[in-house]
Amino acid sequence: MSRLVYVLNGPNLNLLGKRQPHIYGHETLADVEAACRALAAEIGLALRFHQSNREYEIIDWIHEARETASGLVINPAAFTHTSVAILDALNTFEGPILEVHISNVHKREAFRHHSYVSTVASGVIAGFGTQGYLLALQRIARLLEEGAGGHG
Ligand code: CA2
Repeated sequence: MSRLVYVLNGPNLNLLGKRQPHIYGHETLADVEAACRALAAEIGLALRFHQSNREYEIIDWIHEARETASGLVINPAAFTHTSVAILDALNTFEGPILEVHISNVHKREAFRHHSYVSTVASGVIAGFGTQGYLLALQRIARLLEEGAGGHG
């Protein structure tokens, strides 16, 4: 089984560390990517790390991941709450999917409380700041070692 994991980021996360630090912290997305790469190297995962403001691009990466990757970490950002298309794409992915939110979405506006993605995710991390990405990678590594397939 491959040790390749995709880390996908949705709209506006390119602004991480540049706006609204009281909600999302001071780290940039480049910092998050560097931290993910350092951890991945340590725990023996290969990584593809992407961000897009376009729904179709995220869907295309999920399709690509279907062919090559064993696990997926996704922060769909606002698409979390709106996108049946991303949910449908994720439903075609056979390995573990972990959903990450930097902020605690449950402490925020009611429209952030519902996630389409959670219905297919093996687990959800919210409110742990950017550390959530690292926790998700550690969990994926464990799930791959346990031979987890499917969405369970
Ligand atoms: O907490 C999260 O990670 C979110 O997925 C972030 C999304 C939001 O729509 C979700 O409800 C929760 C927003 C991402 C926007 O990222 C920015 C980062 C810095 C400055 C402005 C936006």
